[in-house]
Amino acid sequence: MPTLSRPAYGESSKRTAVERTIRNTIISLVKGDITHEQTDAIVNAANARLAGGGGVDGAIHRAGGPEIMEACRKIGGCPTGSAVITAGGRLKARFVIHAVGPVYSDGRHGEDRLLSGAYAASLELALQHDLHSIAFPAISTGIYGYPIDKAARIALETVAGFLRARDGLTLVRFVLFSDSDLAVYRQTVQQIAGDREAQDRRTRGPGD
Ligand code: AR6
Repeated sequence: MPTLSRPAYGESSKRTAVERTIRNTIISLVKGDITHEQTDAIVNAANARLAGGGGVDGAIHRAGGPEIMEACRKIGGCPTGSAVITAGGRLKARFVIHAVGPVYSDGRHGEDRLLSGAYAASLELALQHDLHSIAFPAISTGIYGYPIDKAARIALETVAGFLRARDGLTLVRFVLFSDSDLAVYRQTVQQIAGDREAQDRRTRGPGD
């Protein structure tokens, strides 16, 4: 008889809907507090000085304890559109990847490229440290003012593009803080899947 094993990535696995898989990687969307995640790394929405702050950054430093800030001070800073990694202190996740997204002004100041860069750099760091699972918040969509629908598309497309090209990750989880943000992400996953199908049909041409 099959036995039920404990979910591999902690409590939130119960809330996990597998939205899609890309090659060998599951992409899941959940609502919750990212500080509770048991993925190998959680991603922080940090600022370029790595100085701590409000939002998810404040929550991560509170839950993880002073070790994380000490490590951030040693690193000193991180350019917008990139990421750095520290140990996870008291968090269940062993690592925190501090990603710096852009402040949104009008969409004409390279915001998309910088936001995409923050996601890609985080994934790159996870692979460099041989990590297999990672949880992201919706970077830049709080204090930094990025419209959630635009940010969701960039987050999901960047991650999908990365996973099509690179092996090593088994789980990428997006942890959304509200029902409405979760709904936007779900809808965006559907839209991206629809866009790809339409593109495939065009590539195959009529009658294929
Ligand atoms: N778990 C998951 N998501 C969360 C949590 C949490 N515990 N808390 C907030 N969010 P924000 P930003 C969501 O403002 O826009 C800081 O001061 C939140 O609802 O944390 O990138 C930094 O030091 C939103 O959807 O980050 C920077 O100065 C998302 O996380 C600046 O804020 C990101 O919101 C970064 O601003």
